[in-house]
Amino acid sequence: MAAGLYSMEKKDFDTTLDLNQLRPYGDTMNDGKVQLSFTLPVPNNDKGVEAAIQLAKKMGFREPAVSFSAALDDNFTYYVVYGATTHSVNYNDIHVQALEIDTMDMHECEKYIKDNIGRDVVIVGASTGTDAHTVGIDAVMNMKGYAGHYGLERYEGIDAYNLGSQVPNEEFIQKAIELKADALLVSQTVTQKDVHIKNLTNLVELLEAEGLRDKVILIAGGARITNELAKELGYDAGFGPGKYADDVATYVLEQIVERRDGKKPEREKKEDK
Ligand code: B12
Repeated sequence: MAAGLYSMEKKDFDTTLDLNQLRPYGDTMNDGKVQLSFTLPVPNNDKGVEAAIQLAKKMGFREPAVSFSAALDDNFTYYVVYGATTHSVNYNDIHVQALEIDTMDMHECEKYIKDNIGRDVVIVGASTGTDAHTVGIDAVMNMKGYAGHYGLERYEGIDAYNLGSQVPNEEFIQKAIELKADALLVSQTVTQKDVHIKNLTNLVELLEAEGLRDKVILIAGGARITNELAKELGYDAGFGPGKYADDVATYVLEQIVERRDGKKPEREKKEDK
């Protein structure tokens, strides 16, 4: 058991959890402790540290301390600030359009295709527009996959076509028509000046103009993509960090069956196995 300064035994710490005023948890309930990192375009010296502290105070931090600073070059410094935020949020007032998927692993997806679809499913993906980031779409599609989740190319019963990056929307659609795609996977990483919104919207407009929008399952993904944003932009679903090939495969396969039959087939519950 810790003693002295770090002893938690004698002090009367707040232990109440109030979801109407949710605050970060650092050492004790409601202490609001947050770690924040950022770069300032100034040299690494005492004046820069003070600038970081003053900025953190303006952001609503109590007692901010610079716990780490490192020069990135002569005129840029990286700071890690530790402090307590004065803000809270009402957790009970938050409503999100979360995508609820009971994810099947690769083998379960393969069995699902055999049992419920009975043909190969065609999935075409790309990082579109000016976006050159390929790691996200590769993580989902390439054979080896990512973080222990095999990519769609490895799935028996899925024909996965990864078109790479900087694919113009028109070319993406042409390929989708040629390959008779069931689902289109669009990866967007760069969000500067909302370029991802413009490009994602343009794809929906082009699909609508071709009379194809309702004929494909249209999915967006990327570091800043949420399901809510994707739906707002006219996509069927959106996947962000922490989502992998098995999540998107489960979604696509269930959608194919649901669109065909008007309902999802009953699935064996995982805990019953
Ligand atoms: C590697 C990288 C690059 C490489 C890309 C190489 C390559 N072949 O991909 C290079 C050097 C080319 C690059 C260039 C640029 N980059 Co860059 N890059 C990164 C970096 C370091 C990593 C991105 C990455 O690979 N993440 C790992 C993957 C696995 O994560 P992910 O994409 O989120 O994917 C996961 C999920 O989102 C999801 N997912 C992703 N896509 C999809 C799609 C579908 C359909 C589904 C279902 C799921 C899904 O699944 C994945 C697994 O969970 C990030 C910073 C960072 N640390 O994140 C910056 C970053 C993305 N880049 C950034 C910027 C600004 C640029 C440039 C504009 C810089 C410049 N001024 O030139 C250029 C843009 C070039 C262009 N035209 O696109 C910014 C973007 C900021 C913003 N929000 O707009 C970042 C965040 C860096 C930063 N902090 O400023 N970049």
